[in-house]
Amino acid sequence: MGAISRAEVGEHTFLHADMETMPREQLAQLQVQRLRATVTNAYEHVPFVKQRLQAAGVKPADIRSLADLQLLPFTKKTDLRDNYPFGLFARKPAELARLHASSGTTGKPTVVGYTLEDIGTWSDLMARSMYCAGARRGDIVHNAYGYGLFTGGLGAHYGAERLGAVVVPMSGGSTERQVTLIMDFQARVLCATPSYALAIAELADQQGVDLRKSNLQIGLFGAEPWSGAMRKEIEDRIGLKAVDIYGLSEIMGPGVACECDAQAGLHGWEDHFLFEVIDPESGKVLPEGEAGELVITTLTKQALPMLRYRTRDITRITTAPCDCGRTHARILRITGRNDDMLIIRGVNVYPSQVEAVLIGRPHIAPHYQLVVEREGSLDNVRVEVEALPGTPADQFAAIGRDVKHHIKSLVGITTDVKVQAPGTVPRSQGKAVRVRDLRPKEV
Ligand code: DLL
Repeated sequence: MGAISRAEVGEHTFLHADMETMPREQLAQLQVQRLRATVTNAYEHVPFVKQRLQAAGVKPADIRSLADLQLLPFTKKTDLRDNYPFGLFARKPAELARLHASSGTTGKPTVVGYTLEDIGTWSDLMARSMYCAGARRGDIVHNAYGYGLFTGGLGAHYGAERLGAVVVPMSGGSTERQVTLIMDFQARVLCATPSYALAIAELADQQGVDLRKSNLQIGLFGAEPWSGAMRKEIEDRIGLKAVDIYGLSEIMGPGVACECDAQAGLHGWEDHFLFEVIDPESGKVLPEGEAGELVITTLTKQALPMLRYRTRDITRITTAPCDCGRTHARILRITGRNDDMLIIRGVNVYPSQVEAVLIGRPHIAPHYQLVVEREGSLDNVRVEVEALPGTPADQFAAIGRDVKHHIKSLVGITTDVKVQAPGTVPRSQGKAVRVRDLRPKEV
């Protein structure tokens, strides 16, 4: 890859037309070749993987078709942690160009590494994703993803540069300045987590700045689950088209999948990754269209080849043709993570389901947290949500009852809803913390 081949197919344009519109049979051939090369790379350079594959009785030469993917054992986040920091790398530290890490809630961080070529591939795929979302050469891209160990900031930065756009490397934080510079530099593209985009919109309101009058037209939002209701709220308040972008550090960073014009799922870039959906309990691969845990295999990564990585993200996949002309499969909006899923008195609940109820309800601001506590042997969920500025405090209780009623009827769980004064729910500059689980830890 590398060379940019902008091409037009009907009214649609693509950054890497040859790859993005490749017939699926041809794509499958490329994938098998690349899969065998990836398994070989891991087998020869990562002793942990070699042992695993030997234990499973698999050799790289056994990979002859895509169906052979299922011979390979899964890789889990704990494998990365257990081999901290560099144990899963297929290149020596001195051969790398960069390290990133994600902290997670417990224990050691997950460390990921890239060769210079890996960084090039990532930049290409981020540029492809941005183009797919509507960004173009020469656009001013205001990048409010955090710079640093998090892959969001540098991932979007390198992608925007590769596209030929002009990056404003803002990172997260200094929200007042974000608003000023969006207006002054006339950014056309905003990159941020959806929750931070809303925090920027809120501050703009407080400053009396109407972001709908800014030059912003496209937002590339990801790094956390967000609902369709949240998309609409952001679009209404900022006046742009909000595009969903997905990725994870273990696989690369942002740019693993991205929405196109059709906004009917996120195209997963299948020339570089294989996508499967499995039943998280049994590990069985599910038929296309069924919801389960997304499993991803890298096809071109040098430093950190990943075989069947269990993402914990819950979604569905379709290979049905897309209106945009791209042939790559679509991952439907990620509804949540397995580990964020709350089981409340037997009902499975994702924070994004509660979010969809909260957003757009009268007098309620789109900032919330779910607090889970144990009372006796039962779990109790308290939804802490804010009233919109100007709402009289004596109406909070009634608003709370209305919200509680709608959560019960739409999500199926009984909650305590606490409506609080504006500004009381913590704002995040990166990924929002949606759940505070105060239940005693089981040992
Ligand atoms: O969040 C990479 C990224 C940065 C993606 C910027 C998009 C934009 P991690 O910090 O490793 O990497 O977190 C990865 O975030 O497994 C999902 O649970 C969640 N996630 C990422 N994108 C989305 C999305 C980055 N569009 C984890 N929708 C993933 C829902 C998402 N969840």
